[in-house]
Amino acid sequence: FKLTSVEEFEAATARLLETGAKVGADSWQMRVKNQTPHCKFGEQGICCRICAMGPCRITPKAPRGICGCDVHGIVGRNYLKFTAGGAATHSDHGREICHTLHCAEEGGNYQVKDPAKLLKLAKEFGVETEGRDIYDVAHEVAEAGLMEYGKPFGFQKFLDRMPESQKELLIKNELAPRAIDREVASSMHMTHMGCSSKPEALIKQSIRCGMGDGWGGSMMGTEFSDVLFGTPKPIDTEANLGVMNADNVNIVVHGHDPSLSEMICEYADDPEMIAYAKEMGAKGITVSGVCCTSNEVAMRRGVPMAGNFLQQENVVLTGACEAIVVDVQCIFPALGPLSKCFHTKFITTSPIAQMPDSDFIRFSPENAGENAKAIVKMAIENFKNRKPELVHIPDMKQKATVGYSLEAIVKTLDGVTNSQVDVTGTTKPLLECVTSGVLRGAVAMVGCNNPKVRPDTAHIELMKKLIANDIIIVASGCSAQAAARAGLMDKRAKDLCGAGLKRVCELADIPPVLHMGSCVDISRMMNLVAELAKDSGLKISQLPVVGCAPEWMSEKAVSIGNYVVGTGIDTFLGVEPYVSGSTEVEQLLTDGVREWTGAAYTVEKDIDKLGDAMIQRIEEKRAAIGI
Ligand code: NFS
Ligand code: SF4
Repeated sequence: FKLTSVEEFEAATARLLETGAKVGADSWQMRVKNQTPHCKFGEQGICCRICAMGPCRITPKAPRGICGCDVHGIVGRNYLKFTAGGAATHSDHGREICHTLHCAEEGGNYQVKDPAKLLKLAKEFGVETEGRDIYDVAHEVAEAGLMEYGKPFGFQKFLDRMPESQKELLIKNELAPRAIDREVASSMHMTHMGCSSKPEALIKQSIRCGMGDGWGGSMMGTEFSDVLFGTPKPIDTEANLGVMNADNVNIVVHGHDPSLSEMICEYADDPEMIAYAKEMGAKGITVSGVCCTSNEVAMRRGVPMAGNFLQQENVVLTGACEAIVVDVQCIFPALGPLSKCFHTKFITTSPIAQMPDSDFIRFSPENAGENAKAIVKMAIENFKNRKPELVHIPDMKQKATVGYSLEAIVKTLDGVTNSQVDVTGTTKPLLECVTSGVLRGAVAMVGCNNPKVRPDTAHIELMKKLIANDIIIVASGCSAQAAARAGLMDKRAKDLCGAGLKRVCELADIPPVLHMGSCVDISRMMNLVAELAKDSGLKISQLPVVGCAPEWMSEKAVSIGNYVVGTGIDTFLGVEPYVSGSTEVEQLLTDGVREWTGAAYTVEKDIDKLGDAMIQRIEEKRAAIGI
């Protein structure tokens, strides 16, 4: 067993880019060159264009905008707007899932696959379940979920899952999120011309808005997806471009909402469709994924993961992609023109993400079945248009075991403890491993790729370093895919661990890097730390656990960062947010927020130092609680 190296990833990409050059395709690698160097004002967050008296840029000669706003106000407002964008995005995804659940019916396009989870949610939301039809319950729970977006009073329901200590801290500091839409709207209100310019107020609202995402919209996205499509359990799959199959019709699902990808997978498995593919000269149909939707279907169905964020052009460059089907978020508009260089159909499906040079097939819970079928058919019929001379699929993939939802982690780790009583179904076995020092702690590795970091290196190198130091990793999003593509989710990767983690991997039969899902599933990690805190009687901020997004790029990632910090977990970033122009905002994010939430950010672009800083923080936390 050997990990795939980043050099091997890069060689494969270079070969694909040769095909791209032949057909006159553009690439992100080329566009990065055109965009470098980036605008300094933008990088530092010191350009304001929220009113038509501007845009105003802060320089030593012009220390205030026309309205008199100083650099700290401008940077703080930009940061809050960035957060609000991310919170709106995750939460709207969560809302779509609530709608899908509301449309679920016996024998319909969408059904309840995890009734136990539904009943648990019903209890949390105060929905009557006795003697009722499961679909009546589902619809009422969905409606209760939708109300969380606009309810006039009270905090997010899921805050009740938090240990009291953190919840009280948040309420005391006015950081407990109210209705989700209200937090986004309040943020947009605060950042309007002539509203807030005080960094403390802007950063506080950034945390609260993020909390509305993590403990509201994202958490509902996760929980309701589990009700509809099943709560993930450990399952074997494969990752990297080699999962595409030259003999088969290749359909790539890309985006975020499992309502689309689940349906495509369902129909691609249909014997009628497979027969049709054979009729059209293919041997079968292969569905693989890119970005978070890939994580969703990998976790629940074992659908292979073709690649993460910066691989999305590569799947088309293989020349073997009949259709790339997308819904929302993280989709390069570049896929339109790129697919035109090949036979690939670029199919957009959501009114939220409409792009030039795509075929738009509008997807909704009502027409999901027939449209998924039409899309699969379209891909099959496109097989004959392939240009064989352009086909090259890099022969590169790794095995991965994925599907570690909170429920699955608790269940899997039940076996690693000696004390039998009172621990099953809790996080106590995991805690025992941590207190005894067999595991030093845990790191949540999350987030994107960003060309500012050599793609995937930060994810992979950090994970290697951490597991060698007996720190277990939970991963999600594009970080999880980087791990899987490298081989770190293969159970044999235990040999790269320190002796303690290796032992845990053997006893529990798990890989050292646990795939917890997509980015909305970071809510699973929040639930995990909440359980760990409750089961240990410690505050969340006392646990030897940190979060890390070493290659992040999106607004969503900043919203996540804010809720991870808001939850009381120190967060380590490998890419600078646009705040370096303000010493006050920087000070708040890296230190000041700790007083309000129990945690703060660390930004470090040197990957090795970033890893050391995390290990050091984990050891400090251990020392502080005397373990
Ligand atoms: Ni998260 Fe998922 Fe990937 Fe980043 Fe995009 S796919 S929601 S934002 S790029 S991890
Ligand atoms: Fe300039 Fe103030 Fe308008 Fe911003 S709000 S563009 S700083 S005048």
